[in-house]
Amino acid sequence: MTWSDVYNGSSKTISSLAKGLEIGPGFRPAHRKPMLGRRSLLKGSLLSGSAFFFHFAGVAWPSSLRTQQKDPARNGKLLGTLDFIDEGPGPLDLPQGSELDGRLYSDLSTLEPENPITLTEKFYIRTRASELLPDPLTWQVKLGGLIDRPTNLGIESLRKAAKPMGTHLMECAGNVRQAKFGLLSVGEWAGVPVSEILDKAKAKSGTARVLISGFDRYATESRTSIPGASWAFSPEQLEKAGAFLATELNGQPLPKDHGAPVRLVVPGWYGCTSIKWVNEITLVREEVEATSQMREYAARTLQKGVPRLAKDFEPASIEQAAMPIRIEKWTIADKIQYRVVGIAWGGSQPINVLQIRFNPEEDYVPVDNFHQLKNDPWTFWTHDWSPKAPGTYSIRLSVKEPTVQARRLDSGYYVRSVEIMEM
Ligand SMILES: Nc1nc2c(c(=O)[nH]1)N[C@H]1C(S)=C(S)[C@@H](COP(=O)(O)O)O[C@H]1N2
Ligand SMILES: [Mo]
Repeated sequence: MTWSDVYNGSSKTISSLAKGLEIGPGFRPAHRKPMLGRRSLLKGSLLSGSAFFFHFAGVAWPSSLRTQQKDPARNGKLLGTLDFIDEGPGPLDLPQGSELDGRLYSDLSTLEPENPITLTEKFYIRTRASELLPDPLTWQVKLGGLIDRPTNLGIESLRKAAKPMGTHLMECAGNVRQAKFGLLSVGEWAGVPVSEILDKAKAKSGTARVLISGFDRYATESRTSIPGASWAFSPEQLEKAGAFLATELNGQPLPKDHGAPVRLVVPGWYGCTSIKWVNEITLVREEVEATSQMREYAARTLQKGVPRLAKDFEPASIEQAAMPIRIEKWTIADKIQYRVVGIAWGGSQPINVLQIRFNPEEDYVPVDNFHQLKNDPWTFWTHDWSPKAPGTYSIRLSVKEPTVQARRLDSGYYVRSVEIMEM
């Protein structure tokens, strides 16, 4: 899409903006399903492949049974992992659908602190590569607009200039419970800082915004999404976030579904700003209008309404967030014990205390084992838990530090529920 398309709003309407959730094919709203019959089990396994869930009396055991695991320090035995309830049936870790309706939801339940990086084939996907994508070998990023020297950046020169850019978390602003919050992953990136590219291009005075756009024509019309991926940043926002054009993920050339041959990554901001298949960087004036992508994501990036101008958008940064990723069931000295394993991410300053609550009638207590050293990527934590009675528990995290904003967390967005049958 060209800038004039965005500017004139010709290619899309705002009427479809309220589409809400990023649910792809195969994901229906969650049903409570305490037991699966043979038929649905078979169907489930065909659909989900590796993500084969075996439901038994409300307790779901992942196929990669980490049962009978021993933890000498705890002198106990891991019996298995409880699945969260009301979160949709999966499948996880498998690409499904195509183009704008294509998704991959990462399985967060198997994460271990020793391997904090998501395997490339399990890295979440929001929008799969277009069937119309031009030849990556002759790909160019058109650098133009209000600059002294408009140029085309060839893909080969970008690849050669790529340096390690670090390990960063990416989360879709439309990450949802129905997909087990699987639109969340961590990758190790290589690329070229956008600020370096802008410095070389010499912006004309008065230039105030950097519009970054990606290829966005698809063979098939989407059922859920508006095509058109571009975001307008201030040069300071790009510099402060350490935004870069990425050509590698986890030591390998960027895969097609993740934006090959080149994508933007804006560390600390929601994924909707990390434009894939980048083909244009255009310097524009301060008063430029917000793009369709910005308007589509205004609510999910916590903007005040839908600002008309790009400059009235707040940075789409991820505020401090946390959630459990699995509930482990142990026997320790012949007693059943549960352990909540979770992650914390987002925010701009490490917090000292993370609080956890099991159901509204209980009090918040500090998470046992929580030490956050940095905000990006994620921090793992654990909390030992002895529920008082069998039943359903809604687990909620909270940060009670006055200088830390955590609006999404505070809204109950990441609450997860589990059914405890046995004590
Ligand atoms: N060109 C293009 N870039 C895009 C999108 C898109 O639909 N088209 N989706 C965005 C959204 S909403 C997210 S969350 C991230 C996801 O990146 P990933 O699929 O590599 O995880 O890409 C962003 N970049
Ligand atoms: Mo997203």
